[in-house]
Amino acid sequence: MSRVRLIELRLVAIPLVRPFRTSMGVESDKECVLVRVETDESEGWGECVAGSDPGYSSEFNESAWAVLRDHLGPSLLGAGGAGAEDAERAMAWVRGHRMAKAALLMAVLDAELRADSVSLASRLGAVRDRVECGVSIGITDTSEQLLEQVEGYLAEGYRRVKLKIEPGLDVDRVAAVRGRWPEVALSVDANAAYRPEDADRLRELDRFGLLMIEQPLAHDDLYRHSLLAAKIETPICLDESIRSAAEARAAVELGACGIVNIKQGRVGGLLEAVRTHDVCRELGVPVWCGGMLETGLGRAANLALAALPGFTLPGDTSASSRYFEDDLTEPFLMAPDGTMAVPRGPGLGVRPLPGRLAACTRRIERVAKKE
Ligand code: OSB
Ligand code: MG
Repeated sequence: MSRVRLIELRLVAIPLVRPFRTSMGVESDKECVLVRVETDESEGWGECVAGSDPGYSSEFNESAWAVLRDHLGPSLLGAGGAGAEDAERAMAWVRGHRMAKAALLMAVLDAELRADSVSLASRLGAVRDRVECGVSIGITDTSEQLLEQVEGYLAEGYRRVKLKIEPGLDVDRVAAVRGRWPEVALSVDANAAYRPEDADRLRELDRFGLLMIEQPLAHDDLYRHSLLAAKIETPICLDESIRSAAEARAAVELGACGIVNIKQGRVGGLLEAVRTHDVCRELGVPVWCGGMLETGLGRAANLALAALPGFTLPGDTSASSRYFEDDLTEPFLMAPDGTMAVPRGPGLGVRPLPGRLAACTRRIERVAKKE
């Protein structure tokens, strides 16, 4: 049986084409941990969606690095098989650290599928060759800057626009965009910036016909999301609150959301992402694929996932050019009709370009086997 015989961690940094501001702060560079595994037969790559600080989730690059090097990696090296299910089992004893687990699992899946010449999309159960692209727009200094950005993205063909909002930079900003584009598919994302007492303010958004409001309240408060859902007409979508298929079920059954944003990293990996999709589909809840400003590696995984049948809304998967001048992989292009092709090659279907990888790498470390 094939085994994982080497695990290598790598911290990379790539400048973003424009700073990305949310209610959590501003990012000018994309910095993330990549995982490379070698099995007896093959090589695979994974990307960790954690950020530089623990603002979006409790995980961040240095915590992912430590848990991969000291716990998840050694457990996997000591385990029997090199399959994705073996890897999930070997990592199951570690509580939390879902983003770190997801990165290692992605690398193992990539290696396994390359050895078998199967694409990630077919492995996960994709039913589409192309997916619809949306774009997530950070908070701007002025409404004029926001309108300029929306105009540019709509001209490129994006099929849904999501505006980051926070208290005070919300109703006027949405009114400005809605006033100019009455028909565009529009949503907002608060990244947990509101409190339950803000319900009246959030109700003001009802008149704009938004597709959804994403994560208005605290990440750990399903109950108050369920109370808010009864007070506003705009459907609530949860992002930060959904860390597993079980949590998705609980959120829906509690009435805390009517739409779910699935991010493979946040739920602990691509297999749990599929299980989350399956639960939502069973419950009749639409899902879409979120994004974490991934490089081409994570983007490839998101496209494969977004091709599953329950992903009925355009996601946050945008073209490489929306994030980077130069991606780590061959760039992902969006067609003028606002769709992107799902990679069909073995595994993720893409690899880091060696020159780009060398230019972006800040640090490399190999995981040592447990004594
Ligand atoms: O809340 O969806 C979010 C990026 C980093 C952290 C959280 C979020 C986001 C985005 C970007 O909205 C989506 C993308 O990758 O384009
Ligand atoms: Mg979000």
